[in-house]
Amino acid sequence: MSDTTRDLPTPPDVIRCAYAELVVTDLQASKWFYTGLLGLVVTHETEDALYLRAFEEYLHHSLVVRQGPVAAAAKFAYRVRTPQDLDLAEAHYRALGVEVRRVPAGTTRGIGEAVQVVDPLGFPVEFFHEAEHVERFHQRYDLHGAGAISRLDHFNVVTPDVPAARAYYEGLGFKVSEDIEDDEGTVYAAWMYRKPTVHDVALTGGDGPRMHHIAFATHERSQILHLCDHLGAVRRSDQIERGPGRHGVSNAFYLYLLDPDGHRIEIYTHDYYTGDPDNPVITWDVHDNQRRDWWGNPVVPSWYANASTVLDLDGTPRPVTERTQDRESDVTIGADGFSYTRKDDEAVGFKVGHQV
Ligand code: DHY
Repeated sequence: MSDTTRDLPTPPDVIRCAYAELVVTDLQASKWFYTGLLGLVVTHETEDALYLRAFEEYLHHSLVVRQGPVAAAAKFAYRVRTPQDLDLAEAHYRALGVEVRRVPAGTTRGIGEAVQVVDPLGFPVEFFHEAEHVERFHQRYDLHGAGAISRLDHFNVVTPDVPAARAYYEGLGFKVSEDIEDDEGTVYAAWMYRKPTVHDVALTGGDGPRMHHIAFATHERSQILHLCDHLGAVRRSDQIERGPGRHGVSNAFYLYLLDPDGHRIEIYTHDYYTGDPDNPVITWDVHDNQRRDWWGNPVVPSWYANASTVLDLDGTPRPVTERTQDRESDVTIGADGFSYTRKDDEAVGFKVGHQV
């Protein structure tokens, strides 16, 4: 990774994570998942792509799902405050020494001029300001199913060196809300934001670059529970990977689903406001058994192990670098790992049946 901590040209003013693009191998199967189950609104459909938006979104899309040969994440797009921020983005990334492309309006349907980069962590990232406006369906209750998705909430990316990734995102003006560490100073994960919530991007320590998940927000917990009931009713409970539950980190209510290609999609609600300049950072001990699930329920091994391939700007899968630091799954579960519910309590720190 290039040195992201030295003085760099002023970064663009990022407003929020805005949309993602996923490559899937069976568009019709994905159409059922993203529209039939999640109820995302179809803004536009072509033979090989779906442009989808959540009910509160008035920009053209929150998600592009595109047919392709290999399941992968093709783009993580952030909206910037003004058209001039594109110039700042271009100068910032040129100084970082990574690949930068300035692409004209319409390169992605519905999106204005954009700056596309392979960021220093190896992810395909886009910055845009202009986008086509479409009808905001926030009050089209006649269309909202019982599991209505309101908006895109965040991206979660897997990267080998979390402190280095954190420094890069701090250089882009992001702040940390929460992180997971141990007493020796190893950092296992960090949550970072621009919009005033817990995160726009989370950094998960592991072999990367890979996409851990993207997350959509609902207004209510009942909508998350309904998605579980819906999947049970159509005998697709195997697409529920983890949860529903309450996160320790972020305090949000959560559910992790797997789309037909195994892309992990989180459904998320009720985190908290982080917009004041002195918002306190919360650091969790990696051995605290309530950090990832407030009720102490186990994190399934697949959640730690699996993640989606990411592509470069030409659509080629990016090579993956191994994490060399300790892995959270190793230090918390199994023969060498431990976790506690009450620190210094002699009792077993996890629920019977937890350990693999
Ligand atoms: C956590 C994971 C997320 C998120 C917020 C908090 C921590 C965890 O429970 O694993 O994906 O959005």
